[in-house]
Amino acid sequence: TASYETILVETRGRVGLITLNRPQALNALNDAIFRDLAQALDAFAADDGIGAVVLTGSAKAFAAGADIKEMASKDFIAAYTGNLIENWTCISRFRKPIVAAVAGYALGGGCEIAMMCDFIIAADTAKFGQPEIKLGTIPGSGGTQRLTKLIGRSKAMDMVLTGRMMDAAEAERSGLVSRVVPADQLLDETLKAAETIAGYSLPITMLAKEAVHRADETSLAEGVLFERRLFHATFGTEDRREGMAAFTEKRPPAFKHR
Ligand code: CO8
Repeated sequence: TASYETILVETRGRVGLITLNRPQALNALNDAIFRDLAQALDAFAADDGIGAVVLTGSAKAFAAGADIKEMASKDFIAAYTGNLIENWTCISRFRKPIVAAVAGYALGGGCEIAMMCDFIIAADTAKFGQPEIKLGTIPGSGGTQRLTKLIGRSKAMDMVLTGRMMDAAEAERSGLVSRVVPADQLLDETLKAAETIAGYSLPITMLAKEAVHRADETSLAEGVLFERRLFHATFGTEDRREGMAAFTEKRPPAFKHR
């Protein structure tokens, strides 16, 4: 595996594990992290042996936001011409399933990149927030959009306008995270979920992911039509045939991931 300055990258069977690793800055997200992340995700995308990815941070912080020290001196022209944070889309563009395992702070850009993942499993120590308002700015990487779709306008407004933090219980209640687990089980539980996903047919999990994300982009009727076409497409795969044959023959399926 390639070595990186700001992240740790491992593989566990068919699961790729990326750990944000700037402990001195609570994993504040700077340009270097996104260069490393983009490269690691490209490598996992190209690797047929990888069926799902887990993105995590440390016990204290998933990520405490965009790197404020790096942003502090930029003016509008630098932000605009440099297309500040454009490279963050490497996560939302990643086409295989990717699960965030969040312990500690997921603030600002940290909350935003967790929401770019397909779902979030949180430790009971997790704290989510969009505190940009306190810095004289607003969320810049989907915070006002994905948070609103996930938890609704009222709660999203509360978070974005007050900058307060939400604990793991409230995050689960609101639908921001899919499950909360004890902190010492966070990585195991998330890897287990990712292994389950990676055990299924890769093209099919990719289609499923694409179909669910489409719900954010389109009307119900268009979305249901899109889903049906993808459903039809699964009938063109060996793995769909294998899955249904295995059920009929009362044996576990042996997916070829194609
Ligand atoms: N950027 C840079 N450094 C950071 C950041 C950050 N976001 N967060 C923490 N650090 C650094 C601290 O400066 C400190 O460094 P040092 O030891 O050199 O002083 C170190 O990490 C440890 O932090 P603290 O001492 O503050 O730790 P505490 O346990 O006391 O507090 C908190 C933890 C509450 C998480 C606190 O660090 C904090 O409030 N951090 C900032 C959170 C924040 O405001 N995040 C939002 C950032 S803005 C953003 O994400 C916008 C995203 C969209 C992009 C917009 C582009 C224009």
